[in-house]
Parts: sequence; structure tokens; C-alpha cells
Amino acid sequence: MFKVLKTDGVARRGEFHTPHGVIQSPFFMNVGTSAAIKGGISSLDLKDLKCQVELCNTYHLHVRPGDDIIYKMGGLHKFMNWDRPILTDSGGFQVFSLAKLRKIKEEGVYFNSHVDGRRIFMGPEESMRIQSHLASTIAMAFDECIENPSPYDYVKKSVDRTTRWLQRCIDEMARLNSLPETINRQQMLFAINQGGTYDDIRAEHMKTIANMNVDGVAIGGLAVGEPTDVMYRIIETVIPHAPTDKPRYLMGVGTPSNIIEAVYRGVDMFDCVMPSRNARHATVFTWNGITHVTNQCFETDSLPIDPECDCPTCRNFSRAYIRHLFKSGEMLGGRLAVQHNLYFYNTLMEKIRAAIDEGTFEEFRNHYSPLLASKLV
Ligand code: PRF
Ligand code: ZN
Repeated sequence: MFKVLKTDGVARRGEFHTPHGVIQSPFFMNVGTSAAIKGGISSLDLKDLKCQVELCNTYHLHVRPGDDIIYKMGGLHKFMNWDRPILTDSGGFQVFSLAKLRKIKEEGVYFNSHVDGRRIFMGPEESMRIQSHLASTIAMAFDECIENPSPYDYVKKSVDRTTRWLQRCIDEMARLNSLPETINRQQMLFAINQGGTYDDIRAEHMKTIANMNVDGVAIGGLAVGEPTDVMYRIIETVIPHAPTDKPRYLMGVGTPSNIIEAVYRGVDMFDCVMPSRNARHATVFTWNGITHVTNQCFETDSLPIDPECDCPTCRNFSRAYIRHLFKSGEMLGGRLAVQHNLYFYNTLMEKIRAAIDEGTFEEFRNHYSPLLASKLV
């Protein structure tokens, strides 16, 4: 159940009630693809980083260790020792971005595993069965994520197939949730809007899925090759047709500035590897912009990464120390930087929520959207 508490323009402040607790929106999901946040962050650390939801991947966990193993271990929550909500992506995107020698048919996708090359088939029913085994809070529908730009006729054909796949996902999820052996019989399902960069296909598809029996809608197929202004235009095109009483999730986005701009256009949920991936390469976010902690200028700097930040890293360690860890290849460097960046993203969402609550989101956007897009030298 999703409740809008307040709106400020098109931006929404809400509460998303799930079987694993209430999520305050807008929110950012911390990405733990293979049931772990890269950089050596455990579920215990995540609680200190203000993380509300962890995201895992159906495709990766199906390939290794196998969803049957996680089912035998009692589901992802027990496996990772994380009791808050988990969202699993369907495999739709990963199959298209990682797997080799794909063949897309009406029944689903045939592809080779990126781990051992073995031939795998995944369709809507397989994706739902795997996600049911994983027992996540929210399952994503099995979709085709098309690269941008793609020819109009192909996009139209693909989106119609994604709609037929969605109905199969809905039917299979209902069946799985009725089985006594299912771990999470209240598993929720989100639809995914596709349509490339074509406004008419996007709008039509959003109208169709808005009338289907799902718990939320995602906007997929963005941040896959198109310019940022096109991404914002597509969000503006589809949001007016999205349900008002369900959360809206922009998949795989993005920079702090992208997130602020998408909230401004009515989006409630985000995920991205950017904070953890950048941190592992010593790129850190601060309230004045982006910087590199390995810079020479930090060699004897006793300040924390961001003096305004009260994350576990900034409360305890200096720029000079973290720079040294990176320079000497100590894995603690990556871990400390990932902690800071995830805390930064989760704090950004907290600030966004506070601004919407106070009715000052427009000012917040005007101040932070350009600032957080900038690089510090
Ligand atoms: N579909 C799915 N997962 C995704 C995407 C998508 O289109 C994207 C696109 N940015 C990220 N993750 N299933
Ligand atoms: Zn910090």
C-alpha cells in the first residue's frame, strides 16, 4: 500500500507499506547484485548507512549460487541477515546487458551464462519462480530493455511482447503466492514501462500497465544511451499516465542531479551502482560536488572526506588516511569510500523528503541540482 503524504509541485512525499516494513519515499535502493554490496559492506553496516531497501539481482543469484540454494536457506532475508525490504530485478536487464548469444522468442530469452557459458532459458514464469524462491519483498516483471536509439518498428514489437510477458508474470506470481511452500506469500510485483525514446509508444504502454494488477510501476529503458534531456522528456511524457496511488520507480538512475530532477518530475524510487562503483575508484560525493580522494592535495589533509557528513567514515578517518589506503591497495580504502557514498545518497533522499515536507523542494532543486552535477578539482 502506497500513501502520498504530501506533494510539492509534481514531487511526492510518501509511505510505502510492505510486508517487511514501511519505506519513506522518495528513496534510494542500495545495490547488492549478488546478495552483497560491493566493497565489503554487510547488512549490519547498511543499517548505519540509513539504507531502507537493498536491491539484488535475479539473474546473478540464479546463475550463482542458484535460487534453489537460497530457497533452502530460507530466502534472501535470512541468507543475508537483512530484515528490511528487498527488491529483486527480474533478470530482464541483466540478460540483455551481460549475457552472450541471446535469442529472444515469444516464450522468453535463451542465452549463455556470463559465468560458465552454459545455455540458460528465462521467461516471465522462470523469472517469477526464481524471485519467489529468493522471497524478495518486491519482484520486478520480466521485460526487454531495448538500447537507445532503436528502430521504431522494433521498439513497438518489443513493447507489445513486454506487455504480454507482464500478464504472464501477474498470473504466475498469483499462483506462486497461493502455494503453501512459498516463503513470502505476499510478494509484490512491479510492472516496467518501456518504449525507447518514442513518446507515443511510452505513453500508450504506461496507460496499458497502469490498468493492470500490479503494486507499482517502473520506468525502464532509460539511461541506456540517450542524452539526459531526452531521459527527462520521457519521464515527463509517462508520469501523467502512471497511477497516483502506486510508487513510481526509475530503474538504474543515476547521479544526485538526475535523482533530484526525476523526483521533481514525480518519481519515488531509485537504484544505481554509481555510489558504490565510484567509491571503489576513489571518486566520492560531497555537498559541494564530486572529488577524488587520491588527489595529491589530500596527502596530509586531516579533514574527513566531507566535513558536513556524519557517516561512519567521516566521523573517524581523514582524507590523508583514505588516500594512503587507496595508494597502497588496501581494501579498507574502498570500503570506507563506499560507506561514505552510500550514506551520501541515503542522506540526499532524506534531504529531498524534508524539502518536500516543508514545501521548499523547488528551492532545494535549484540549489543542489547544478551543484551536485559539478566536479571539484
Ligand atoms: N529493465 C530492468 N532492469 C533495469 C532496467 C530496465 O529497463 C534498467 C534501465 N536503466 C536498469 N535496470 N528489468
Ligand atoms: Zn561521509
